[in-house]
Amino acid sequence: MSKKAIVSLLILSMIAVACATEEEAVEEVAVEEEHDHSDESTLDEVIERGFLKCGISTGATGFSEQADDGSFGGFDVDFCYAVAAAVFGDYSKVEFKQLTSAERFTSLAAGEVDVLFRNTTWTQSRDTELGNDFGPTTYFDGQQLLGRKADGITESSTLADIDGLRVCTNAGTTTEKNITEGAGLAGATIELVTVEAFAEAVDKFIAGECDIITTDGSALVGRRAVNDALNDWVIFPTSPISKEPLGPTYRSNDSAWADVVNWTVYATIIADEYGVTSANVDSVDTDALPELGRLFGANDGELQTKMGLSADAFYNVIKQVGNYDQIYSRNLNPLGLFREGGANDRWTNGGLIYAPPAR
Ligand SMILES: N[C@@H](CCC(=O)N[C@@H](CS)C(=O)NCC(=O)O)C(=O)O
Repeated sequence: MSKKAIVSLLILSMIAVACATEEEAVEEVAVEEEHDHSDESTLDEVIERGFLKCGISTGATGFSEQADDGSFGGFDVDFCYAVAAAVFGDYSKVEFKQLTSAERFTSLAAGEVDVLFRNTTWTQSRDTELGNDFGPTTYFDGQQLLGRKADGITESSTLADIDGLRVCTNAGTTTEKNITEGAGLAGATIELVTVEAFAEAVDKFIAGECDIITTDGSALVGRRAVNDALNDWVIFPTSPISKEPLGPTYRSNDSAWADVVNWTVYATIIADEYGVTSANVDSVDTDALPELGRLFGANDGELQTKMGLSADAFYNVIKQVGNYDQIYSRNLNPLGLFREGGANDRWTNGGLIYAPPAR
């Protein structure tokens, strides 16, 4: 790391990041711009280090969960594993860093992680002002709210119905902005309570200190699946109040690294289009399916070595982690989240999950 980078990291560490709002994060990232990442691609740093540093949430059911034995699993976690499999041919070469929403962008800017797979919404300000770049959306989400049937909340409740209620969410999110704007437009006066990690919002809801919690719909489904013993929790409105395209986030202006992250995601999507899974990837007829031959490094015309990876990098991703559908189904189907008929369905079924051609 350069002297300049160390100095800027020191300045950064003197700034309290706990509970930072997104505005505060903008200021911190402005300081961090001193940190010069332009001399070396993150890809080189990751290869030299020998493992990937992946930023995930502090806990989101189905997306990033830590088991009792310390291991991590989930939809976001699997994409971290996929990038490690692409770079090292070994999915396990990854170190996870759990980050709250408020600290994720400063942590990324400071080089503490190489990429975020962290329920992170692609927005214009994050993409431009905050110095991030975004990869392909892995999960098309939208913000919803969760309340209690016992309090008169139903699936057809609207933002106008939360007038006078205490609404809890976590800081540094699109969520807090959307709910403030949306409630205002609906003429509802709310008491917004922001906490650091979303788990605290759930705890407050359970303790009766919040009437409503709000975040990405997928996270509400996940929380309800593991907490709602009385079947009293209702998610509303049926149509989300925002668009929350979630996907990988990395430091801006690092094209070589962006290519690796993006094409790892695309490889999982292309394999899904062909129905190639970790179980059948070894029996693909690469003469009959030349795109897969190129993608798996079996045929002339493979492009992985041009990206600084081994020719079989994406074969390793599919073999060790699986295709997009496998990653989605094993983590999210158990929560009741299904692809069929939704935005996360394959484009050939009318969904938005689509990859450019491997050629
Ligand atoms: N997608 C939104 C919300 C992200 C968010 O904070 N999601 C919650 C629910 S999944 C979360 O990360 N919880 C875990 C945590 O607070 O670490 C954003 O990018 O701002």
